[in-house]
Amino acid sequence: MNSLDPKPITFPEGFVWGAATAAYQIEGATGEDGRGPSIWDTFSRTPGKVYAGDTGDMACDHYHRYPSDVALMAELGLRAYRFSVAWPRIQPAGSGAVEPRGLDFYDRLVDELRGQGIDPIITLYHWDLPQALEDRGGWTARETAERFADYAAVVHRRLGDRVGTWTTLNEPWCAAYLGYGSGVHAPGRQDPAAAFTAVHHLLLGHGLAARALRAAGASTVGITLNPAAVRPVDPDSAADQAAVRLVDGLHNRIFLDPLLRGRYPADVLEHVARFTDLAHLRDGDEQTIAAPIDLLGVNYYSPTYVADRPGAAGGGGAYPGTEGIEFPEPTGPLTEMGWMIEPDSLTALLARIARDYPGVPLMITENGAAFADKLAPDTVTGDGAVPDADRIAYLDGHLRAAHAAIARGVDLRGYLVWSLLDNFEWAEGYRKRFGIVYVDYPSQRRVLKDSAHWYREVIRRNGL
Ligand code: PNW
Repeated sequence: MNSLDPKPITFPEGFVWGAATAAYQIEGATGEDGRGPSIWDTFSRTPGKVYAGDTGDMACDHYHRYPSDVALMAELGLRAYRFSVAWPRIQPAGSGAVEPRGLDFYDRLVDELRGQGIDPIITLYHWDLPQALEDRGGWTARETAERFADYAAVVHRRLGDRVGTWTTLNEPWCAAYLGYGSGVHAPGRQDPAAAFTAVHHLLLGHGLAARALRAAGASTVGITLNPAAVRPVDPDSAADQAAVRLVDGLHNRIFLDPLLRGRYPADVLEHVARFTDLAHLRDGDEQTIAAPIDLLGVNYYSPTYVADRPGAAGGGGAYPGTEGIEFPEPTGPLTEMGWMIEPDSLTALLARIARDYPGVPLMITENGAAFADKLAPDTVTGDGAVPDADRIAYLDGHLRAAHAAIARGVDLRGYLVWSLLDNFEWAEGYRKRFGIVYVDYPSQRRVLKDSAHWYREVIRRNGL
């Protein structure tokens, strides 16, 4: 910790400090209280899809342990907690019948949070699509967007009197391209046309849900993206800059332009038209997608470098049509995910969004890192400890980068660390630990890592 930049920095008054999680990654209890199956249940039970055959069946058992988990949040001094609602708990078949026991759970969670003075920030969709909707085409079907808006209204009707901040989707880039393009996430399809169609229906679902939430009186409505900080291997190469433009189009502008400028970019549509006839785009959709938002969530972990290299394989199903572009192997300091650690890219990314899409407040809704944490043997107190200086350094560097963006005029409202708890890291199963709190899965014991103690002090001081 001594190696950290000692320069003290303070965040603006009212800056929101918190942590984030997602339903399928922490809740467990997948068969309880009428919850229906989701695409992640199906996917994780398909051999070869998730590391070691891990599933979310137990996860952190948060469904039963939420009172002590909220107590932990209070102990850390969190002001906000971002969690997702599991659609298949609310509508087990994806549409129609509502399961009251599912709503009851989030009702209790929200009351517990508010009782501790912690602001709930709801994500309505963090990837656990009801399997029944996938069976009818999932996000490649326009109907899914409409059902999503129905579901959003159902959840708001129950919790809207106590929850102010509502975000629709988490990282539609992952849901569309990893789910339907590369197939490394559920539902595991590998079809570029499906991926691009899913992008549109996710955005449409966002717009319809945003409209419904607004009509129901939600005060803050937003969406969370994982915009890529795309950088050229050689900044002086025009060809590398052209590669940046394409990848930026497929990852960032395809979402940000319709959301915040009301139109898909022409160059991106032209690219997409190589794979689909664009029949899924209907008159009025862009207007729906551009429903005004009050908050843009930014999830950031690592930069994306690209270079123009004739013959290079490109980004595969996650970036359809990028043959001739190389995504080089990450270099320098890496996290356990193999992701580069480059805080400057966060400053640049936030500044770019604020410049090109002015007027919408930003919040870092996820930032954090997986490292090879080890629970140190129990001390006399029996508590144990988890030294994670590497995570502290990562968080410190990225908080300084966020602060630098604020100093450059970016309207950044808060920072939510990913994640509160070690959890089910999607295709990586439980082997990658992102938590500031260690979870000993066999016993379900929680142990604050050093980074959790450190974060509590950061929050207390409103700075570093
Ligand atoms: C995000 N990628 O996922 C999610 O919002 C979290 O649920 C997740 O646990 C966290 O980041 C850490 O991975 C991503 O391959 C998963 O580019 C994969 C990618 C990006 C984000």
